[in-house]
Amino acid sequence: MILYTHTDLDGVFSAALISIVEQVDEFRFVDPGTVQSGRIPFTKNDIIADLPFDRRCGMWFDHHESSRPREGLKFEGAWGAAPSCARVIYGHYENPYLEKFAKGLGEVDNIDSGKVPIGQAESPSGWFLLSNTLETEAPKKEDDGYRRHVINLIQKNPEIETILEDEWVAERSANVKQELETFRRMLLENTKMVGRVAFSDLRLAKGFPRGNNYLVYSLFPGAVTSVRLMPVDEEDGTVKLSVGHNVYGKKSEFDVGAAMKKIGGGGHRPVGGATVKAEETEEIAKRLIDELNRWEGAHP
Ligand SMILES: [Mn+2]
Repeated sequence: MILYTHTDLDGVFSAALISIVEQVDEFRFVDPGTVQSGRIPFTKNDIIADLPFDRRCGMWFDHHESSRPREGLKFEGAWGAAPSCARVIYGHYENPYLEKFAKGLGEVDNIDSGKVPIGQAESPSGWFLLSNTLETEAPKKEDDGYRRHVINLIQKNPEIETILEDEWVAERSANVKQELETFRRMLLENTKMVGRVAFSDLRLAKGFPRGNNYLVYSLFPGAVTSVRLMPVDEEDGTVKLSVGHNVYGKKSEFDVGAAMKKIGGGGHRPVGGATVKAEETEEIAKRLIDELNRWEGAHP
């Protein structure tokens, strides 16, 4: 069978579990949007994991609320309201051969549901570090080869210390840390507190390094919300705006997703984003930050 799975740590860990209990001949790594487009010619010989449902497939596992199957939908596999897809798979099979993965699974649960300790934001280690090595700027073909490699490593020995000792993983881990250091400096140089909002203006940043969305809250712990402007896309003259509430601090009830929807974007209550015209960015960001601070003033 062919297993289609997500590109991230949950997708890779799910693939490691499934291919222990099912006959998987090939792994393919895709994004949710690609499945939703209907362009993949799924057949009964395909398994889908950590991705949206397609009725042509033979088996499906997922945990995303947006994919919750309607009452009575018939399919092989399982959907569950769980912190990770790997958790749904683990519970579905209840297979003694999967028990050795229990420790790693707990970590995957936390990472996939955004529960990353603040110390990890600045200095990633363990499973979080591994998850960071899975998504790089490398060509997809190389990334996919690396993902297959990590699946093998997890199956051979799911102790994270051993996985991180692997040469390819170690090389990517070193790169992750180096890029994060550049990202940290860039954030510090380009972020200012406006009221309770950490505003990072990275519009003029060149060669955007990989980082993580938790770091800004570690550097600016007083922020209730962060607003970030990404480098200008020279090709179409747009700027990506991303907004999120501090996962470590006071839990703001301001609906970010709704605010983003008003300017053509989307998201959830705690996090969202939009792509706006470069010349309108300044005004949009200012208005949004004002709105956030007024909200905080009214809901301290
Ligand atoms: Mn997942």
